[in-house]
Amino acid sequence: MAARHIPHTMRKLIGTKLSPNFREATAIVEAPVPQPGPSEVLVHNRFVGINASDINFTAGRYLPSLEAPYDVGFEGLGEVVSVGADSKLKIGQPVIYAKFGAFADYKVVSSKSVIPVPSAKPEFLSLIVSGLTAALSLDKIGEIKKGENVLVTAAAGGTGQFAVQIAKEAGCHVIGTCSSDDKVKFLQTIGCDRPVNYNKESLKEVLKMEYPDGVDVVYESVGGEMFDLCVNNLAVKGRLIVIGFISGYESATGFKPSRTATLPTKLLSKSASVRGFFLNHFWNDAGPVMAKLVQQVLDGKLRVSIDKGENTNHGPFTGLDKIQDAVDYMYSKQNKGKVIVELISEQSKL
Ligand code: NAP
Ligand code: X1H
Repeated sequence: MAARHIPHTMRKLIGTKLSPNFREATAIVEAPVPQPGPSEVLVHNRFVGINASDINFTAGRYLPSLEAPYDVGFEGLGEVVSVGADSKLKIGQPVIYAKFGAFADYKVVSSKSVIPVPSAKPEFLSLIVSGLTAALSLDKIGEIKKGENVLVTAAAGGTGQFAVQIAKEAGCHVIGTCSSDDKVKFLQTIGCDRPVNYNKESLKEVLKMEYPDGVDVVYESVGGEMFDLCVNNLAVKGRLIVIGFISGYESATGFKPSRTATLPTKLLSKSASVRGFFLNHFWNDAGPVMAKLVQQVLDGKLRVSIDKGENTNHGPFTGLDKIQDAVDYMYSKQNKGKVIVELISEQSKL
């Protein structure tokens, strides 16, 4: 494999202050390309993934001690271009990783944290946070079983699309919420049994009329009124997985608790439970699950929608300069599947 030309400087997106307004909190700067230590590799990023929590990070919620300037971005896919003395990885190997500071042309990552993938396709990038979150939480927290019904909120989103397909694969009946008919069509293509466009149909009515005994498992990532509605419709012994509460992230306070005073009564009366899931607590369980997801993508059994914003004014999202647009795009609720930004290096522009 020919040695890659590595420039001395690169561009990266940094946080210049703490704010949930991602555009105001971030700016692009020139920086030296970092060098890998003995047990590290240097990755030339080809794609970076946008996550709802990018704005929790810039708001300072994620790391309490965070101070500006700080690096941003959770996940990347790229080629290994330089390896430390102790690393067994080969130059040219496509890898994915989840590490703070991914929104940069180049990123140093410890060798044990990068996961080799068969090719540099963005479908593989979507597995490291979005795919693993769905696979691990439905199994370990939701304990989904064949024949159960599973409600997925934000079902057409980056992680929702995986939750729908993984629950179907487990033999569950899947209800999925979304905000447009276009997304309803997408949900049908990935096997969702009962897509609900909540702007057209009342989810409350659908659940009351079509699922009178309640839902067994909820994959809940919206929060607020959606959370309350889901709790109220849990079946006996139902489980609600708190994946997130995106409806609160843009506000300065992050999250206003909903009417939780009645929660204990509701849970006890149904022997139901509400359990949280945070991916960072489950990396030890990720290895075999990731291997299975990669194989399912290769076999065409897991269909991954990648959204580069081609159909929006600011798209397609190519280059670090588009990351802020890509975050706004997600928060305008338009995305179908995983929002990603393709990074074009200065070299490949020549
Ligand atoms: P995403 O689902 O690709 O995009 C967000 C989607 O949320 C939107 O497209 C929109 O779809 C829906 N949404 C509903 N209400 C919204 C609101 N008020 N503002 C903005 N969007 C709203 O994003 P993602 O990155 O995959 O994250 C989805 C959720 O999973 C988030 O809550 C995130 O924090 C969580 N998450 C948790 C973990 C964990 O470890 N716990 C890991 C990854 C992600 P509709 O309009 O169609 O509803
Ligand atoms: C140590 O555990 C955590 C867990 C979550 C530390 C911080 C957070 C956090 O900032 C998050 C978060 C992280 C990932 C994700 O996918 C969703 C969320 S929601 C969230 C948060 C939002 C608002 C707050 O006021 C506090 C936390």
